[in-house]
Amino acid sequence: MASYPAAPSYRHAHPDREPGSSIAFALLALFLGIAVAILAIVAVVLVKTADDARDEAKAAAATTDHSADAVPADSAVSLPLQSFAGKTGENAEELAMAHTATDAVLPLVPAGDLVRVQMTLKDMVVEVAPGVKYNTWAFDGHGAPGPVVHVREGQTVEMTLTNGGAIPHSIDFHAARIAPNVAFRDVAPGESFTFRFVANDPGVYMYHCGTKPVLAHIANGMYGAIVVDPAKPLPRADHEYVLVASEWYLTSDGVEEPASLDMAKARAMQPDWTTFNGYANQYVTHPLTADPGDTVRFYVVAAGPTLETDFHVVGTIFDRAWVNGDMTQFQRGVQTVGIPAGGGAVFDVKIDEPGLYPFVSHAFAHVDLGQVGLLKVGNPKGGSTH
Ligand SMILES: [Cu+2]
Repeated sequence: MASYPAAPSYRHAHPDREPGSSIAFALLALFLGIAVAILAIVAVVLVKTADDARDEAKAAAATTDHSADAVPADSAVSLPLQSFAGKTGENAEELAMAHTATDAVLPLVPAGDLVRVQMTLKDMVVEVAPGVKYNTWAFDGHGAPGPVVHVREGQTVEMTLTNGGAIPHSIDFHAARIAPNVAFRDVAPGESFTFRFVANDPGVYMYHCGTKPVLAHIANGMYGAIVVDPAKPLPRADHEYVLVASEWYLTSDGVEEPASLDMAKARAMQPDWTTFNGYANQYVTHPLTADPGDTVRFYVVAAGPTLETDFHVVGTIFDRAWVNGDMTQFQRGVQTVGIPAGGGAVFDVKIDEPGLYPFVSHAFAHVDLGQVGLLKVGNPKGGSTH
């Protein structure tokens, strides 16, 4: 039979003290007093040390990271964060129709062994949704994303970056095998920098500013796509479109005055808008087009800065999907392909029946935030379903 110890006796705590107990009590009190004093001194020293370390860290950041003052230093932000999702100018439909959609057509490959690419970075206000203005760090003549670079395997890319912005920037090409500390170095405002790489790896790649904090530079619009055709051509396509997916994190609705980057939302991955080629729903109002029976090729880059894009075309199935931009092989008959932030993929669809075929990120919060467009095949009647 199990037995349990009896409840402890607390008789020793009763005040019927034995001789000498008052001396012991006084000594204990003295000891406790000294211990408290020592702990207080230790606490003061620790707080001072932490303050010094923080000051040193701030000083170091100020000297090594020129963009430190471009984003809030304080990351202690309470959730939830205020969302401006879906908040547009008043006459949103009119504004959307009046917006000139970014040309998604893949440009031709320049002739010759050497392809010179020149980009000038510029701080500019762009619209990211109807009537929603945003202070970007972007590309002169393009906004965000930057221009599509299209080369063929084996060509040399000579990239010249001119910094027309207010703080240092850089450019990181995922298609390059090159020492980043040399080629992707910071370029000071007003200066230019040129580097070369050989495009030996076919695929569709992201390029972006790689200056710290990279999250802020990409979120502010410093990204684009480079397509490297394989030396052995892909099967023929009738239309080739480039889509760069990205998120926007806004400090305000951007309607009265341009919004800027809300770094807390960017860190929390809570975008206000997500887009293809920088503007919410622009290919819903201005669809991409094809004729029935055409093969349409999509080159898709997920620029992030953080979220992936799950590419899907409603009403059809990918006849070919070069997943992860691996141009050595394709998958057949797949429905949705996840494109990681900083990744790319290529898709062929051949649609015989006229209609409006939405292309989306099938992570549907993104559709709600603007990452949706239409492929208009032939001259269909009626509206879209998504
Ligand atoms: Cu930058």
